[in-house]
Amino acid sequence: MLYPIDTESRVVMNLNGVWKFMIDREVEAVNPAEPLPAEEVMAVPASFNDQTVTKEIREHSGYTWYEREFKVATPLMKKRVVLRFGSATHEAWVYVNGREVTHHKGGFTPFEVEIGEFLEQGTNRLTVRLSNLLDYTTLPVGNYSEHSDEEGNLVRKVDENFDFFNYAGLHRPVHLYTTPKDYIKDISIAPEVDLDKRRADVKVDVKTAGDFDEVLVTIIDEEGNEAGRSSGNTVSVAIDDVALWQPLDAYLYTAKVEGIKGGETTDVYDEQFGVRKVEVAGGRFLINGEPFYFKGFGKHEDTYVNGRGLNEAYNVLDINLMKKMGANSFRTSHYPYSDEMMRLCDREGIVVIDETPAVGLFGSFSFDLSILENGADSKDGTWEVMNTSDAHEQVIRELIDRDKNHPSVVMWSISNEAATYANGAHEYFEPLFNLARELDPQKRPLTNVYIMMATPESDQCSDLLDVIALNRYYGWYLDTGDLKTAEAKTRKELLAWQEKYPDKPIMYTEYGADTVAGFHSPYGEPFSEEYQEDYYRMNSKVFDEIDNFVGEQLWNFADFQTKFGINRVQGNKKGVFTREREPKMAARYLSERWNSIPDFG
Ligand code: BDP
Repeated sequence: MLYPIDTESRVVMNLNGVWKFMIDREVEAVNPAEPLPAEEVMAVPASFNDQTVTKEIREHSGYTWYEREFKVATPLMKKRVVLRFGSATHEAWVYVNGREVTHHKGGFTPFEVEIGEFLEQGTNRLTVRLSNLLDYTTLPVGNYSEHSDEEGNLVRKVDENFDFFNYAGLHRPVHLYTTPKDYIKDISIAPEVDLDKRRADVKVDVKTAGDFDEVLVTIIDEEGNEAGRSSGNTVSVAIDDVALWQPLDAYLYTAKVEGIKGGETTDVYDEQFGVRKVEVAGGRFLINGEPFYFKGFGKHEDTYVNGRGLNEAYNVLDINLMKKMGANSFRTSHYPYSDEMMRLCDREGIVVIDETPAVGLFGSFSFDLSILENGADSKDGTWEVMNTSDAHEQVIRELIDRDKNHPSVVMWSISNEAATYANGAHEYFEPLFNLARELDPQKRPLTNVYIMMATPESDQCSDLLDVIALNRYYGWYLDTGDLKTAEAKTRKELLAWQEKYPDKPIMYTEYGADTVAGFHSPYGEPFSEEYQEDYYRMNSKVFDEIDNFVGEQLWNFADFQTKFGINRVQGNKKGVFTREREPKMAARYLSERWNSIPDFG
């Protein structure tokens, strides 16, 4: 799906701002044919949860309503008018002037609909009904229950089967945009590069709707010069002396795609892309033929007030903080991030592991840590109770469709901490991995991010992975405060993985310790800033001993909001930065380490 941009033939209008808002108590039916009887207002894009001081709104599980009015300039009414949501979390029913125009399920991917036939001259009313409900058919996975209150009213409850707050709302920009009636529908770009000859063959596949005599693809370099051109819906354009997209040294070309009719360009779209080669070979993760070392973070889209809503100033700051620390990458844990963040990463040369919202695929998430001590139970029944295959297939399709052209994306993560050790896991995942491999025009490597119980002995899915990606908490959830034992266990497990899969690269996608900013301890006790630093020093030492180890992405970039739980005081405190983005002590150590480790080698 193309991101909405202004071009010579397209106009983008912004519907962000302050909307009317109400929660649906499900006592009286809300009729979208009438203006919403709402008393609250809500800023878009943002989560609704932290914008009011009403507990009932903040913790609401169920349905909410948003509404605003808009006008479309008369000359634009003759065009194809499209309404696009960057995301609506988690399920949306959209009405224009009281008539339903579309429905979408899945809270982290965009959707759009043509609304020309529903528009009126002058004022139009846009109404959205949202659901934040999650259960065993959705991704993420939630534990859903219902009960009645004292008045006999229905109360819905979602208990997150994962460790982040179930923020919801219109999280990303809402746009109206126009195209001509005959238009460019989608562009798929797969550059193939001969690194020795410094030559790229850029395969561009253009989907159009309507009638064109010709589709013209012109590749333009960063200086605005033409680097090559070709005509046709499926073309291959050669670029000589090609400039590569490199981590932290991005170079972006533009594919200018024109739909031509009667000698005139009727639609035009500019799609940016980068030329780079990604492969896994001999236990290494190669970018442009060189062994790349991931340094960075698991993150969240999580800021004060905005919640999980787009916050571009924080996105820019986060990337600047990463660069200052010598980091080069992050994972979009645990869902696809905004289009805007992906475009920023392309521009800034940040390497991204792009994750689906498949989190919580795990019998029962709890803070009962005995499951870690007791090891994997292959009969835990996860794959008998989860009914998420359809949702999983849909998010893989939507994620790859949206992000396929981003040079920053070097690998897809199909899930986070699923019960890959449990019977039924392989049958569940194999078709999903096959689907992702088939859909990606750039054939990027794939991974599944592994929970502690998925070990070389217990795991049932490693044959599907190109890279072994581990979330490990030795010295935190296990052997808390005992870094000596944690070090021995870390070493033992990493060596076992390496021995079992000598050709697969191994990386850490999570490791961390909750740390209360400002809490110090002369003994380096857990929760102190000293312990967090000692914990990272211990892990670094072991990483440096492992041959096939290709990267360290710690948990987490910043403190973030979670569901309530006795192990969470105002959320998860594993940030190397606080939620305000102030560094904890360990940031200095990590910064020194990462600035001294080259990105390649
Ligand atoms: C892992 C999860 C992550 C949690 C983290 C933690 O992947 O979402 O926040 O552990 O416990 O289980 O801090």
